[in-house]
Amino acid sequence: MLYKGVYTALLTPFDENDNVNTQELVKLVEFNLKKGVDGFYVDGSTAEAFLLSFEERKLILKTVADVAKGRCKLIAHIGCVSTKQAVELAKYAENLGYDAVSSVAPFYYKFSFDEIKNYYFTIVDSVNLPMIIYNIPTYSGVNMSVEQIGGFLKDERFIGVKHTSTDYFALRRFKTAFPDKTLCNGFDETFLAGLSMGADGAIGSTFNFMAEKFIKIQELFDNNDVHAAAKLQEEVDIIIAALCECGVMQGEKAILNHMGINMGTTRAPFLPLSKEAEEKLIKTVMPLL
Ligand code: MN9
Repeated sequence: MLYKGVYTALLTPFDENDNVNTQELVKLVEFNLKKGVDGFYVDGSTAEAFLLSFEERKLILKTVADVAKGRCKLIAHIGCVSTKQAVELAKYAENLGYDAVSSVAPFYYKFSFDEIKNYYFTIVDSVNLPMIIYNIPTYSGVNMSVEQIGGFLKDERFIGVKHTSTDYFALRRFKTAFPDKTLCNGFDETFLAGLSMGADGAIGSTFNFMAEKFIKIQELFDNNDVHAAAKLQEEVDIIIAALCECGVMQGEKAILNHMGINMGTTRAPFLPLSKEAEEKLIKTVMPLL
């Protein structure tokens, strides 16, 4: 399997002027590499991709490549509403030496499936990098059927799916139909469910600060110690429940700030955490890390 394992969907640190803080981004990458993550998913939802300018997305792609290339696998999320822009980002990632690109389906305008197909094929025709389909229907509003996604996977350039959905039946059907493709679980709170239904690993946001727990869950699962894996998933889910209560990315940044990596806050329209919410989160989460 090409991408087995745990991939951190990197958050974006912002400085006090709301600019991308590349110095802290490097720190975050090193912090995760030390924990043994298999790679990074760069410029995804967790990175606040759709709140970033095009130039900022490029800057992040470059900063991560400069520090991590050759040390782990690098996946560039190049998804945009516009095919032209997605192609430009994909070419940029290719020049930087990324291992793969990934893209959400073009959204907002309710494109037809023919238009979505044309978007993906234009990208893979433009670069010499494999594509991982980013399936996140609740955020994108684009619902592709198992057959439609399977249609992409028949082409060798489409090497897998990042499945951010709780439709585990779909995951199983992908794996059964395409055993050699990479299936990445998307929701960290159901990582073990994903593994049991055919996922090869995961791409997740909470890995930014607790990757070691997911590496352990996968190790336990691979060693057939499902009960111990479930126990650890239960622990992790107490943390994720606390994050969901205050806002996942806001909370993740607060935790990392507390750990000494200066992430700043999330970008507007996200609102900053209130002092009370932050205190409550830190009090719940820190003893469990
Ligand atoms: O990258 C992330 N998905 C989104 C995957 O941010 C939409 C997940 O890691 C979630 O943040 C996490 C909490 O729901 O599972």
